[in-house]
Amino acid sequence: MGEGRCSGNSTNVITMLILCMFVFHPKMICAEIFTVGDGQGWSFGVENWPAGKTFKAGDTLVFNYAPALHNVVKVSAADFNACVPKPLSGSTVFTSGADRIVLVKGTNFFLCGIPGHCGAGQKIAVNAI
Ligand SMILES: [Cu+2]
Repeated sequence: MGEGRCSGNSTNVITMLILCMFVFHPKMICAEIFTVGDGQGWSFGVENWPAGKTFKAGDTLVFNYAPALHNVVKVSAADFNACVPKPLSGSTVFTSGADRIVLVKGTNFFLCGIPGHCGAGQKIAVNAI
């Protein structure tokens, strides 16, 4: 609990700090920002976009889409599997078209709540370490 994202032995901490200075903003926050679907944005067939990527708790996902066409709902595993667009408690339906959602540790499940879209692959499960 409350363990920093750059925790580890002191060598690792120093390595991470140096890395952060090179890679991240001056604020030196050891968190990354990912654009879901890359250039395609939050769209059909995005389901496999997380494959092969490493996500950490505190990283931010950016969902870019046309708000008239899509939305983003953070859901439970069961609702993810069943394509039920019911926001997790404390969450909401995101509709800005450029939503930024910070990952929590564990698997984070997102789907589009527009009927049929989740079934068409507009859903992602993102595991954050
Ligand atoms: Cu959609």
